[in-house]
Amino acid sequence: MENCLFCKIMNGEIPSQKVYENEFVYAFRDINPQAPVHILVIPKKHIASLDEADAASDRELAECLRAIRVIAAQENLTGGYRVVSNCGPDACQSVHHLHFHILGGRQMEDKMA
Ligand code: IU
Repeated sequence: MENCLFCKIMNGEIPSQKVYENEFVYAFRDINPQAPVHILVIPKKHIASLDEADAASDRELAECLRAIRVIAAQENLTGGYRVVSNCGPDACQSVHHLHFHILGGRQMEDKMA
């Protein structure tokens, strides 16, 4: 999608630190990491958020979730990791291309907010 930052990152128009890619998914390091490992996993197909992921996006969703497990192993996150997807204004979603944050490499707080 034109003017979508993450579409541009995925297409290579904007540089990123890629950690994983396949036919459906692209993953790169977050520019403002909140943990020692902070990776964003996005579907190559432009989907604005989880709210916009209908049945036609089932394959993309499944591939993102599968990629998360592969990346966690690749990053050696043997102690565990957190997966977050902010959806909409109440969740402070700032980039409107569906993405899953993988956060790891430190002990997370025992609360979500
Ligand atoms: P959010 O869930 O929409 O708030 O997450 C957007 C993330 O995208 C956030 O963690 C930013 O640091 C990250 N990001 C990035 O990695 N590269 C960029 O050029 C921009 C944002 I703008």
